Amino acid sequence: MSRRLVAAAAQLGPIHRADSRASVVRRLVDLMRQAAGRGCELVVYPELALTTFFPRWLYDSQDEIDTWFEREMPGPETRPLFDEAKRLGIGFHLGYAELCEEDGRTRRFNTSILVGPDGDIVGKYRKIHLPGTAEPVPDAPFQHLEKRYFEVGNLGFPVWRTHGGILGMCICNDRRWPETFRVMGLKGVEMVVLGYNTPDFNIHVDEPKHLRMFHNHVTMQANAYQNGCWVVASAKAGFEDGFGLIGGSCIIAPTGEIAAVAMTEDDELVTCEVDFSLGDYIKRTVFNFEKHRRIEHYGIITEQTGAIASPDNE
Ligand code: CDV
Repeated sequence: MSRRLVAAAAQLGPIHRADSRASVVRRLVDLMRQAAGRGCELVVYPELALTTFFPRWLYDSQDEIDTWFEREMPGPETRPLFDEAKRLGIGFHLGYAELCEEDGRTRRFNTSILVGPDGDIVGKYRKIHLPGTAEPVPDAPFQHLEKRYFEVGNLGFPVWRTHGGILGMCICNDRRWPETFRVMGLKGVEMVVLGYNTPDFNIHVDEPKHLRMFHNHVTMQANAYQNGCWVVASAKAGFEDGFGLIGGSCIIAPTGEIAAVAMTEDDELVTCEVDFSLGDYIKRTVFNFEKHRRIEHYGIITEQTGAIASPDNE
């Protein structure tokens, strides 16, 4: 099987509160057709790709919150995307808010799926590093209430042999954490696909604006290199009902270099021919885990969550 694949990060411009699922799915289908025209075999859509970034608001009722969630995948509104993928023979990654009945109760996750070129779901991931707060931040221009609306994902960081390589998923804030990538790196991951909604303003601290994009790229570039894997990252961008989201969708090579990057803050396809084997030399040499990792010194990483300042020499 070929170790090459043309991948696309399908960036989405703003989705406003009033936009219907049907209108968003039409945009996704349009991007998928463009991808087919460029010979793409895998299209990566953003986090929560079917709706506006709803955790920026506090809602009065659970019924209102639940209007942002999908109860089935595919459902009647998302079916056209799956049908088009099958017709074109293209796989895709899609982020959405998932409402399910599990362990005898209703549960809500920030979820992504990987769909094969036959239109069947290959794998599912549920976001683990939920950012923001459970309670509203007083006087903030908008909220980030992921900790209120979602549970922490319970599926770990699996990888799948699909599309001719070993693929894994994470979602938005997960990309900033080395642990996310190292867990998948230890499973031999060759490509991590992810979506993100990153506000262009930090509600918690006064921070220069340019750092939003710098931190977006630098974390993914470092994690790609340190694990010898590709990263295909797709943003929601532009002003949603007046609230800015950074774009910067990109495809990052295992060398840590940005191979392709978005030029706009709108719907845009960012494509690149990916050679899954490119990371092999990194995995064989500088990041040869078997040879160089010193796990006898890493225990604290899984034993302790927060930092505790140690006395000297400890
Ligand atoms: N949707 C996100 O996870 N956003 C975070 C913001 C809040 C920092 C991110 O990592 O981009």
